[in-house]
Amino acid sequence: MKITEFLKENTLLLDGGMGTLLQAEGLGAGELPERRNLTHPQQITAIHSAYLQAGARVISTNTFGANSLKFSDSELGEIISAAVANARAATRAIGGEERWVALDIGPTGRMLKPYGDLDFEEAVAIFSKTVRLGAACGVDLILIETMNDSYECKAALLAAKESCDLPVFVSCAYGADGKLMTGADPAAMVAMLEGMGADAIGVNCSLGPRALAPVVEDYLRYASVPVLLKPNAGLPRVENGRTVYDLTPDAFAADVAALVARGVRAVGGCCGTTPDYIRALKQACEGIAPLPLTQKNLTAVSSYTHAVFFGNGPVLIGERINPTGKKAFKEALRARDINYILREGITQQERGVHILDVNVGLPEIDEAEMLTTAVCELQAVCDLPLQIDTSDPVAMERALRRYNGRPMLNSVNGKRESMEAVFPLAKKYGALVVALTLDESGIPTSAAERVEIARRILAEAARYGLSAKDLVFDPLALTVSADTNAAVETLCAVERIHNELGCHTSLGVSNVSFGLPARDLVNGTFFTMALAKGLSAAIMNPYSTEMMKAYAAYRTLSGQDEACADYIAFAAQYVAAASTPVTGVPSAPAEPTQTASELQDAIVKGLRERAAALTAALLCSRAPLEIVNDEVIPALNTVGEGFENKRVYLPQLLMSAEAAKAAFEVVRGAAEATAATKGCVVLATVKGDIHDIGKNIVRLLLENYGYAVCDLGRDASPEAIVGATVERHAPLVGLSALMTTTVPAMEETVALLRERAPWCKIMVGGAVLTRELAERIGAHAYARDAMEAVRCAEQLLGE
Ligand code: B1M
Repeated sequence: MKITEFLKENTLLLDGGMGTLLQAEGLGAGELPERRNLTHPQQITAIHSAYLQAGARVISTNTFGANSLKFSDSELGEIISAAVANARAATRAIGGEERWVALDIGPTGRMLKPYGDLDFEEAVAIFSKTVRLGAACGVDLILIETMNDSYECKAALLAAKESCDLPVFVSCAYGADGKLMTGADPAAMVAMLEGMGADAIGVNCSLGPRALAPVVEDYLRYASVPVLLKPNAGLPRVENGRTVYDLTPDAFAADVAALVARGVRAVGGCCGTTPDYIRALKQACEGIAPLPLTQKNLTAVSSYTHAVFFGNGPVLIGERINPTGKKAFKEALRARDINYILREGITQQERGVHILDVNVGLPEIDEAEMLTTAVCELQAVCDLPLQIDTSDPVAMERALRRYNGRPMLNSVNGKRESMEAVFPLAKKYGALVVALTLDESGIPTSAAERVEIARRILAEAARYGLSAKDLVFDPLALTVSADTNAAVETLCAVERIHNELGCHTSLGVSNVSFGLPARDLVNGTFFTMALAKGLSAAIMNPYSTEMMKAYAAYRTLSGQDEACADYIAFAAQYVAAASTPVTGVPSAPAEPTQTASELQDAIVKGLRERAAALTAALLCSRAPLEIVNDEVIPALNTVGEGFENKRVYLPQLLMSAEAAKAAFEVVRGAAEATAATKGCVVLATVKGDIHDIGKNIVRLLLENYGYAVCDLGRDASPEAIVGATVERHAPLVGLSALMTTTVPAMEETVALLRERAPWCKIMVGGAVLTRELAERIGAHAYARDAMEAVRCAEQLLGE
């Protein structure tokens, strides 16, 4: 029986931890567990057998880290083949009811661009290689697990889907805040993974079952496919040098079984769990009848952080990233001015849109390349879901591939050619598709004919495995000045599609008013009328006062705004500006000016090029160091604070750091180069620490004061630092550390320097250091900031 068939009616028992057991069997520190498939095959088979005897119906191969980043091609092939053989030996030996072997796949261990250095397609290729090898060895399913980044998770699922036709289960590791490391909440992951066709999805590792329960409940709320759960055996602690977990097998089983009763369909264990836990889990689940799987029929799109649902109130789709009728944008596209697009995106987000439409189609540019770039750059600085807007299937596919989440796709229409091109892409990449009610004969005048086209599109979509929840119909707003009945027919089509087909609708609202004066007024009223007919979303201009007024007032009047709170907040600006005439359409975001707060803003938003441009402009009026101290550092502090308070996630932190570095490079280029006349200073951020912005500022100042700086960069080992110091007989070493966890590395470096380079003086700095701490770890001096570092250098070197 296929495992997916089994899951339809039954609860599936998975296995438990592998690493815990291998450590008990003597797995050495630094030894790669996957090699044990070759060196200790019987040991691996014995572990699988123990899980099968405990009742597991699925065992996962010992291949969590088996990828081409860690192993050569030939060794990878041998490892995977041995891993599958070891698992099969165990299933063969046990006999009895059917058991399945899952090819276990974990993260690569590298971060994807733009946050790290691994390209998305490289990640896909790495996962594909592992999947192909596993599938060729005859595994029954693919289990992608412990994913903590939605983008890498997408790469893995895409690779699995492209490289085999086996069932694919996908499981993510959530933190105590209910988010992945890079910020995705459960709804975002469900939207993306289900859209792309994962057969079961869920949660593993990181915490015990109780702490994961809220995340699991979210999965059950949103997912139509079976939900899986493999928690840790509670929280780890070290006892007598050994890591132990705080849940007994029975306590673990009781907590997991409680979630099976809530609807979880596949359960096992992760770190700290053993066959005893799985045995206890089997017993605890025995009396629990599986809850039926229900189709949630949710229509959603997602970004790398969150999902946007249709049907919970009007969804606003910002229309401004579209060159139609915009001379400045056309010029920006020809000049490849990505900043223009980023500014439009961020400003629309600030105006309150929920999704950004991205259209960069111009005849004279390479649309596929530009659309992909725009999508990648936008999703690096903005966490709104994107609507990929193009009629070119090549551009569509390239952008869909690179999108981090469940995208919206604008658009398909009733023409056969369009449906044949778009539906396979929508299915493969899990997109929500905007379907225009036009066909080979054009746009019908009457609502009835448009509804008919919608019906036909729906039927055709079903042939590709897409259902009503995967489509949003756009019954097309036509110009009322050309046809008096245009708006009435469109509104009627909205209503009928909503009521008769049970589908969501979207309209490009602004089209209705072409050729009329005071268009905004007409647009706002049309929008309200359409919302009253059941419109779910609008592609609209968020700089339009009338549209935003219509939106705010409609939500309040239709009971979607608790205590009118949002309306009151929104209206405050109009009350305050009552004496100012309303212009209707505020201007697009401004070009960079020379104001300081804008630089901070650009850094906080992670806009690299803008930060560099603003810094260059500021240098006309302010000293380089002043810009660093008064703009760059405060901006980083703002982001750091947000990160600490869980308002900012790692991707945003990284993008801000990149923007700060871009600003810093401009400052550095402008700072006067002084000939190195003083002693040599070896400078480094200590091992394990990759924060180097502060250290780079220290370098800049030291160089400006005439020191020859030997910069060893970041994550520098004690040996490398000592080596460089001895080689140069450097009189001074400067060490930087930003994290509490890297202070021990600093201490180790100081000790080694004192032993091997006793002549040199050591100064330390970094946000985590204090004077007392510096003294305690044996440094000669502590510098609070870069200027103090120069003074320390002067003192220590007796100048
Ligand atoms: Co990270 N990070 N970060 N981070 N980051 C901090 C440091 C953190 C305080 C944020 C927070 O939680 N509030 C926190 C550390 C918590 C702690 O241990 N106390 C933190 C964390 C946890 C992490 C990660 C673990 C996040 C994760 O992956 N989950 C990860 C760590 C990876 C690693 O190192 N192994 C991480 C990653 C990153 C980025 C890569 C995204 C990026 C660094 C990019 C880069 O440096 N190239 C980054 C950033 C930018 C920050 C914050 C926001 C800003 C740091 C900074 O550049 N400040 C930071 C929060 C914050 O500090 N507000 C944070 C500006 C800089 C000019 O100040 O470095 O202090 P600073 O330098 C000053 C002085 O201290 C002094 O002079 C400088 C100029 O005045 N000084 C010296 C510095 N070195 C000196 C040496 C001297 C003398 C003076 O003599 C030799």
